[in-house]
Amino acid sequence: MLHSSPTIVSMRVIPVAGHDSMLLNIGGAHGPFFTRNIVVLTDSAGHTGLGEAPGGAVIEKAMCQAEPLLIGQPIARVKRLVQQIHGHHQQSDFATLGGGAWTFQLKVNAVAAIEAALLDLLGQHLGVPVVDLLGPGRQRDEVEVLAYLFFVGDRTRTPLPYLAHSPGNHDWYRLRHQSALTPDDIVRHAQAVVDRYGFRAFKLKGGVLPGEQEIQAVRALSACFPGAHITLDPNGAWSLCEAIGLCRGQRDVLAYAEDPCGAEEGYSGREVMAEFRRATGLRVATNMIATNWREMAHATLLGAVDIPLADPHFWTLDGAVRMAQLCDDWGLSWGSHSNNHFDISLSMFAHVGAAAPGRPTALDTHWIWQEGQHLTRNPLQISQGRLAVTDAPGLGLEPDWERIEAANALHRILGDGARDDAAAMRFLIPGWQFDRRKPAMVR
Ligand code: GKR
Ligand code: MG
Repeated sequence: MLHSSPTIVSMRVIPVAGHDSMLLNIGGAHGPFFTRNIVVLTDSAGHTGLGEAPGGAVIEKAMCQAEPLLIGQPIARVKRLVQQIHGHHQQSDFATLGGGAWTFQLKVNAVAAIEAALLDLLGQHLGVPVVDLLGPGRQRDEVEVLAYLFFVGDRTRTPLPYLAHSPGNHDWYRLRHQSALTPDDIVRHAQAVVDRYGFRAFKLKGGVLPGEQEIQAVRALSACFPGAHITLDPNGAWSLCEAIGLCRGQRDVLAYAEDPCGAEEGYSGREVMAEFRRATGLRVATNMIATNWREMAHATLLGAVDIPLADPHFWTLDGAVRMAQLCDDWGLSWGSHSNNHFDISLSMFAHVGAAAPGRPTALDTHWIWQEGQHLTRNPLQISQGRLAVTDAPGLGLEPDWERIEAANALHRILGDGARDDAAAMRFLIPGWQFDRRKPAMVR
């Protein structure tokens, strides 16, 4: 009888905010605060389940709309519940994506956070970690993550309330708030995060400076960390011709290229990336041209992608692991994209990564920019560049209510919490407008 499984008795959706650095990307500059939405479910056994998604009113509303579907339902029905909620949003997500939205704007993120909270509850009921409820179950005890480096804008050129320092006695907690625009700055950041977290793989967010300068930065990284696994992600800022010119001959440095180019001259991003791949012989990763199953089918038929960065937040946890299984069977590599996040998402990444079969690439995480701002009492720690996934039931997290309420109070002073990187960028370049084909500082 299903009723032997606890039922859901309450749901809270809590918008939260935390501090961020002035991280540069093709969309502009991160503002002083990042926002997320968290879901807290409680069940009739008295357990609490947690999930996290990007911020903003669209995702908050999608979460709240799911409440009547969830209350009173047995947690063992997690798959059916997730499918029902997902089904409500799929069509509007396709339309939103088709209109040029970023994946962090899609309602599927709300579905994934609810799924995480349900799996957290089910795991606690059954006495197993979430990793054991996903795909083939546990594949590894530790998940490799990468050092996600960014060029950083000069916050002192803005009146915005960026922090100048965060608590902690490692140099990284000072450096992460300082401007970083040269290869030397990027190497300094890399050295600090390697010392603090032990990373062995790096990703540099590009789409900021002229492409040649970004290639110089990854070459400088490689010179400092010979043999390290390094990638550069300009979010499709370069034309095919530029991308080939910049990346050809960089196989000694780049383990793969992430979204080096995108749609142009009537050709889709998938067609253009397939041409790039053939012309350079480099492996290609993406979180832009294969972001759902239909796009993935076309990308595969064209031979456009080697490493789909199937982030559980926009693929769902089940979908991300299904992608990892497909990659393992088809000779591709699974990886995950990320946005700024708190420690609930860190655990979501870790459990999915631990269930991914084969040899996934080191996962993205923005955690180095946020570490110290946790919402739970026992956030995962990055050590030796890895996250350990224990046998603690569910996601293994205990909410820290004081921290959650404080992050919610911070959110309340920010308005609707939608991400707007153009606003901060305009302090660096007055009148700045987003152009998906131009690095942010090239105007
Ligand atoms: O945090 O600015 C950022 C990133 O550019 C993020 O928004 C991207 O979605 O990390 C992401 C990526 O790999 O494209
Ligand atoms: Mg990317």
